[in-house]
Amino acid sequence: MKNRIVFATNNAHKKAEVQAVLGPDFELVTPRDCGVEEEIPETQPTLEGNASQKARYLHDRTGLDCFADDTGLEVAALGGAPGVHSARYATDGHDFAANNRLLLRNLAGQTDRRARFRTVIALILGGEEHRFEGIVEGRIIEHETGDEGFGYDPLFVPDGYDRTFAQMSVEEKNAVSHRARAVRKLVEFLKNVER
Ligand code: ITT
Repeated sequence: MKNRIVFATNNAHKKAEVQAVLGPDFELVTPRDCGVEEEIPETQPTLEGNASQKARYLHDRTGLDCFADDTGLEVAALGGAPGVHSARYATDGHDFAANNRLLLRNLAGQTDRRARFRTVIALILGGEEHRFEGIVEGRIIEHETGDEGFGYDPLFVPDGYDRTFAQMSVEEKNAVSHRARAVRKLVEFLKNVER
């Protein structure tokens, strides 16, 4: 039988990436599937705090085991920005194109292009919280390249590659990505835990 688990996200790209890592043994349930239509609050000053807030919010609303992911792009030359503000870097909403334009503007003339994605997953299982982290190092290129993925993917080239995440299939991105690394830790944990 499949393990059903609630993933506290409204981002369809994230859901597809995570489902691909989890494989057929797990079935992801979205907030909407549980009747939660409103936006889940993420008002904390850290990725850890936001992941925890999103997972707890959904657990409180549904009583179900659930997990949430909060992710930030941390750019060395910008002192770790946009970091926890990655979704609302340029505007109040999730305007990926505006965020990418602002990032390129803020890095104009900068030779240090090092950056990393960091994902923190918070899992609420039987009322207890557990956290998992995944990081991928890479660099920000000068122009958006590729149509796959979402967010900053067209600007991010992971170390060891010469293509952006937006030029990769979900499977290729998952081989090295921040999110997939965190999810694999989550899966290991779930496999070992007595349910
Ligand atoms: P949920 O909170 O509903 O899960 P979100 O899109 O708000 O979805 P985050 O707060 O975790 O997700 O992510 C903040 C932003 O970081 C997101 O809007 C993207 O711009 C960017 N981001 C996150 N993961 C990314 C990835 O794998 N590739 C590129 N950009 C990503």
